[in-house]
Amino acid sequence: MNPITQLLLSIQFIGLPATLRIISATLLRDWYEHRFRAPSPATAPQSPGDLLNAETTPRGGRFTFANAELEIHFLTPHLVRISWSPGQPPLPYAIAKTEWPAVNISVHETGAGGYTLASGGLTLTVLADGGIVYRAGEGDPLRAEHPPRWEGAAWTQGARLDTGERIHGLGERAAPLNLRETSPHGNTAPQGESITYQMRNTDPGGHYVPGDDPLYLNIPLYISRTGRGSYLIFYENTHQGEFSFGEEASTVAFKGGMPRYYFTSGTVAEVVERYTELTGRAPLPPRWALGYHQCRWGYKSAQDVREVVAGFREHNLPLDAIHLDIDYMDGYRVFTVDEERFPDLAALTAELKEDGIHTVTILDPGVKVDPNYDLYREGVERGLFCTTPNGKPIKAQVWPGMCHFPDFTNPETREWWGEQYAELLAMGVDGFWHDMNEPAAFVGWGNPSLPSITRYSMENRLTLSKSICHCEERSVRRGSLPVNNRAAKSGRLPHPQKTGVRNDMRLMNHTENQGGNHTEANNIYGLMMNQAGYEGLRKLTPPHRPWILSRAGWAGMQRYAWNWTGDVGGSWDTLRQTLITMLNIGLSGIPYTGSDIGGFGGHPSAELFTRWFQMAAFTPFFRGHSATGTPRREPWVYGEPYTSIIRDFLNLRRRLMPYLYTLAEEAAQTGAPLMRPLFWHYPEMADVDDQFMLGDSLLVAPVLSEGAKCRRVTLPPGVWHDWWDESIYEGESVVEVAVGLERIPVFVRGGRELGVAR
Ligand code: MIG
Repeated sequence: MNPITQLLLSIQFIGLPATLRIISATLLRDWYEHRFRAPSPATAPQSPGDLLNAETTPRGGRFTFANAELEIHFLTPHLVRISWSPGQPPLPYAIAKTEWPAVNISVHETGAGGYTLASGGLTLTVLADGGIVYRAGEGDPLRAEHPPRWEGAAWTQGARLDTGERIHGLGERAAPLNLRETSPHGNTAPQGESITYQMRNTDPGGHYVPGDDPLYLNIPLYISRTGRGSYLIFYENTHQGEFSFGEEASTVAFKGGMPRYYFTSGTVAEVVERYTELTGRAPLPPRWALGYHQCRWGYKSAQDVREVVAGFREHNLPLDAIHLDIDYMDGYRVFTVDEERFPDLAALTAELKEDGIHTVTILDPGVKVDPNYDLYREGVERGLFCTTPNGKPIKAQVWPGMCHFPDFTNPETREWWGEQYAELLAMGVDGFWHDMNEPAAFVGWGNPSLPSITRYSMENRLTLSKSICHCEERSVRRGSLPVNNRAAKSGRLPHPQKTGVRNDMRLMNHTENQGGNHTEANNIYGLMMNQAGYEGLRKLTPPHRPWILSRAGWAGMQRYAWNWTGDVGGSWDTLRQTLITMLNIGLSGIPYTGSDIGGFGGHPSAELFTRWFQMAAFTPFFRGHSATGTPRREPWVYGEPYTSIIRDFLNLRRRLMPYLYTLAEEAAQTGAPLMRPLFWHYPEMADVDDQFMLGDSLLVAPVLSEGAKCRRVTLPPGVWHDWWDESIYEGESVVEVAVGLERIPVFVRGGRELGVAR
């Protein structure tokens, strides 16, 4: 968004005086950047150079190049980890599993001075220049990768792309299902150009539309579907970076950290299963979380909430949860409740619970700078906030005004933050909604987050383990391979001073509390806030299951939180985009996501609202939400026939609960998202991006255009039963289905048992 629009939007949302405060906060940000700017040393680009030495290790091999070292480390026969140094290894924030059974690897020299490592599941060929070719089993090459190139701490790496190769994932993207396309209907990038996606968790500021990038939730993984099979690659690197896809090659670039990534091949379901074995899966949610949630920025008092709930009762509409947005807090101070407007929150939640309605409260990470506020004082006294390079808590502007920001990479901060949920839990709050955790900061121009010089502790006491770096390999069989250089022939490694490798190797050791700046921690801020909340709730709430909804996150966030697609614009285009965005989020290992029904801002027409509602009834997270200042949008606001149609879909969702719950169990076991693109189950079909599968048995074809009377539906092979009238269709066909406002096409796969009464 350009700065002027950004400023105008902020004036609209928060008024002129607040906007002026934002301008001064932005000037402060610029001062920080200037004051602490570190000169970046001039460095020449570097590639690995020649392969000098190779040795086997218990799980693969280690390859010494003139300027770099490569470690290939199989976790299973189907999952391999590649690490290049130089570069600082990542702290294992994404990783859930560190102990893996032994793997048998056979290693052979190729004719051309390279080596082949085979596990049975995968075959990797390391070329003499550091390129790597990947095959599934002994099949054709699936991926041909160029060696990384370094420039100072930053590095890039390319891999070949086929013309027809399709790319999915990267977390939350307002982009086509195939990330190589320029629009949902479009083709691959124009000749010679590539499409670039940023890795930088960002609040687009109250509104986004198709094509905007980056958004709140970035995950550095993609799934590639080639004519020879599919694979997943996950870059375990938290630094800001970017991925581009061109006509013939993909390129990744990161601002720092070691080139470290995981590769697995298999069906799309298999690669997501293996990726989530590595990074963890979503635990079973509490049952109510799968129901309907009502929310609005602007339920300003307990009275407002009671009226909304009364509306649901009056219109005979089922409701499972109500969310309190920032309006419930005292001056937007996190973990406080405004005593005038919500005088007895405990009584309110108890009253709601009698009707089976659970209460969820929003929590923002920014802690108001206010000497009379306990949380602020404690955080400062105990040193729990992010700082400037000279150790002062950093300041930025958000809802409460000037704030400090908890350093969630510090385990002590996480523990402290996790304890804060106790009071709200005691007041009967059952779920927590983590917003603004990119983290977002209000700025007049530039990056709407913390200054890049912000310091984090980057400590990870709990998971710091031997298995994440070279220290694991105590039993290396040095020189057990034929080697192809003189130094190695004499039985010694090349002289360190000559190659520079030794110095770089020092970086391979993990240092606890290694410290990091915002460039490195931006992307994990949300993940770590979610970890803090989840672990706190696990301590506070047994036997209840924690429930957290989060806007930002990173690889592994599925272990702690659900996601929603943030402040999406409200139009037919964004409705269509949202479907695709959710599919790519699911393919990125996050099984639970949903969208603000009707879009966040604006005033959707009754028809758009109804169509969006109908789609949302089949998405994992099902919530009505709208921005402050917009016309009200509770399910009855549009009157008849809309209210009755919406009631039908609310009831339909209720009937789907046993099925949804079964899918939740499947997600917990295998990482499969509830909502899937058709190719998940039917890889041989042409891609379809305006329909989805809910589990393996329901096909949903939302109505995505205005005034539609009928809709084309692509039916995969098999027999399909129309949900509404049980008529039977032969699959492998495209059918034209009538779509009066009261329904969207839904089909049940023949021979499936949903456990649901229709
Ligand atoms: O700066 O809490 O995406 O759902 O209603 C806006 C107010 C902050 C952004 C969230 C939106 C929420 C709003 N928040």
